[in-house]
Amino acid sequence: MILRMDRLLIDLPKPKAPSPNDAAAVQELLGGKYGEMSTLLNYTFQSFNFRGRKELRPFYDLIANIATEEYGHIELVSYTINMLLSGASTQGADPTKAPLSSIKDARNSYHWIAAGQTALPMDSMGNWWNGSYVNSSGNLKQDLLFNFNLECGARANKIRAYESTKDPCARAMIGYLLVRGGVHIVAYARALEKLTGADVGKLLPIPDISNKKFTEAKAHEAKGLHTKLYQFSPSDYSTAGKIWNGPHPEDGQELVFEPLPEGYGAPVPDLEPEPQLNAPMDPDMLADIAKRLG
Ligand code: MN3
Repeated sequence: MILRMDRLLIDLPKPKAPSPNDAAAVQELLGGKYGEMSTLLNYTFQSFNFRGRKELRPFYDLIANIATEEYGHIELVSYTINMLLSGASTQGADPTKAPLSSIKDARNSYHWIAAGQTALPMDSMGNWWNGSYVNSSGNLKQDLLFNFNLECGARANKIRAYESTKDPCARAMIGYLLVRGGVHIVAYARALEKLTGADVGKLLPIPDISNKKFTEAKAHEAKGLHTKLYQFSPSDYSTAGKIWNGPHPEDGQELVFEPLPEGYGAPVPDLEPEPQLNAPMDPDMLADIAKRLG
């Protein structure tokens, strides 16, 4: 079961200005082949399908904890997209003024025609995320190798998305996820090392550029966030520390497995309505609703 908290992993700064094209680029990190939906659902299915847990419990616990963290990642990327799209068309309730004409040349028309200027489970080109991105082979070595590659591809795409925008909201999200994705790369490398004896850490980093090059990532690494793997359960999935231990392959700091700290994260942004998308908040209607809710 999943226990959910109404918190966002980090405090996202307000975008400098609405930018539907930046939002379109960020979609790749949500619903692209190497996006957060892919990491979430790969590890989720691999954990559901994991056989031989008695013998291989730490590997199961590792995959399950990372899967749970990924839910918070799809949430964080989605809010970034929503914030970049907020105010992207002309706000107001009069349809005759063509309030959406100001957004009509943006790259992804699904953002306002299919959704209320919000995130969708698709990539930067408007291709829907699909289940063929999930690899759950039944072979642990093959799955861990796949996950290692998936996280390295995800990292490459995050860096390219970072290079595509100077928006502080998008860059804050990417900086944090570069660090957390970096933890997952090292976790799968460590898992492969424990399983096979191969020195996978020698391959790192892929791509060949340190998180310390990115201001927004460096701030989290200074607090040691790149060394922490979290237990995303009050009492279960507790043996992942048998894999997540030893020195970090890049800077030698000790790897720590610990429960997700109490109060982790930040309040979730509450976005203003966009009445031009034909979802007006009529004051009389709100009064009626309040009455019915007591
Ligand atoms: Mn992730």
